[in-house]
Amino acid sequence: MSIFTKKTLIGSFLVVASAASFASSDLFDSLDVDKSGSISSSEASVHSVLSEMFATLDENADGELSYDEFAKAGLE
Ligand SMILES: [Ca+2]
Ligand SMILES: [Ca+2]
Repeated sequence: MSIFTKKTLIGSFLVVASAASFASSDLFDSLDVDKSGSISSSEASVHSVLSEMFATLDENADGELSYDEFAKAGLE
């Protein structure tokens, strides 16, 4: 019984964690139109705030925002 309860709790945590990570990558996925795994400046141009922050966020200056660089913007 206690093992069942423990498993149920762990299961609930996993559901919450995956729901949260899905929510935070939702905007990234929708902006990454070509699904290259990064956001180019033209992909960012549809989002006014991201577009303004683009140069600042692009820390390695490769002209693309990786998910890590994008995440620093704190956009939802
Ligand atoms: Ca892309
Ligand atoms: Ca970059």
